[in-house]
Amino acid sequence: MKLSFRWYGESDPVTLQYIRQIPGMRSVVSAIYDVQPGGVWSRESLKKMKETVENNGLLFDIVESVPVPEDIKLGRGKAKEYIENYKENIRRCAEVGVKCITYNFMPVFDWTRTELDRQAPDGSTSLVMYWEQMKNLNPLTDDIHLPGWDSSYSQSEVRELISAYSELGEEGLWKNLEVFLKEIIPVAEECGVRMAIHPDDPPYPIFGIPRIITCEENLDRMLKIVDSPANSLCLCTGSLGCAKSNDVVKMVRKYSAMDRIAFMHMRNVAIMDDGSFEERAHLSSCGSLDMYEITKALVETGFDGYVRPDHGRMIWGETGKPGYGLFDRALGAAYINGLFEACEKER
Ligand code: DNO
Repeated sequence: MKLSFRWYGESDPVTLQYIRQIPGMRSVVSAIYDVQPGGVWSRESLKKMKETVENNGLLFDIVESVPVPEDIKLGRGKAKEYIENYKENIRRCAEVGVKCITYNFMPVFDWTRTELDRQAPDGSTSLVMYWEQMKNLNPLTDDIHLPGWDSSYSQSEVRELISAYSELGEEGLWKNLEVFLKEIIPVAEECGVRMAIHPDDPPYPIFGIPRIITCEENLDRMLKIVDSPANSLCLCTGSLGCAKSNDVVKMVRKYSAMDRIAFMHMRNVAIMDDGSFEERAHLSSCGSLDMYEITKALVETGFDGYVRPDHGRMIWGETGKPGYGLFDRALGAAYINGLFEACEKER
């Protein structure tokens, strides 16, 4: 496996100098942040990213994310132009040696949480989603600013988008995903890039907006749209794992055996009785997921893709981007290293 660490570029308080000191760290996962979704990334920025990362003893060969603009997901407005731009981004990433590009097809919001700094009994903080806090919200009538949501949309834009997606419905969203994949995957194949779709987080509809990258049946359907290793998964254990109905170990084993996992996001969550969830430390005993069985499933199926420790808690007084501090993700990396070493030696 190729151990990687997400880095948000020069503005990230976590420096490359620190990241390279994590044992076994191979690469950083990053993106170009100065272009709006739908735009084309400049060759210059990509080259500079590669050089900066390599000057710090790490590799830059995986991107997260090239965002998919709403027009593509809604199949309206500038969808055609944006799809052409998306293809150009795949080509440009490939030119600097990128082998894997992560993206998601979540309408309007990326991940959804109700608090980003919920304190646990040990004093650490983490991201949580409590239904108690969600249930009274109506995005069509209330002004909602859930933490982490794209603040570039105004409330009226959010409302318009929500109605457009509710009208589109699940099948409409599937259709637009199909159009997108049939256009971009041949380009990815040509360039030797694997596209890795990130599951919806959490993997069920929010506020009546359709979400489709959610469960085994839907992942099967998505992979069949274009049956190619270039059309693969970013299997996020914490996203799929916060729906009780998802058997994450089984899914990892199945899709890894099919060679359709390009990228693994490894983190643990604790699911509560009412379906609420809390992000926890990576260790199996800290949450609902068995990280050992997940790793074993990967090793036994010959997984050779990218892995990164996903969201960490904030510990030891660190402040910064919620979920993306240095300390707890570094602990996660050390744990992941240990799991892989043990599973590989056991084999
Ligand atoms: C959350 C991340 C996601 C992920 C995107 C991929 O922290 O796992 O935001 O980067 O969904 O497009």
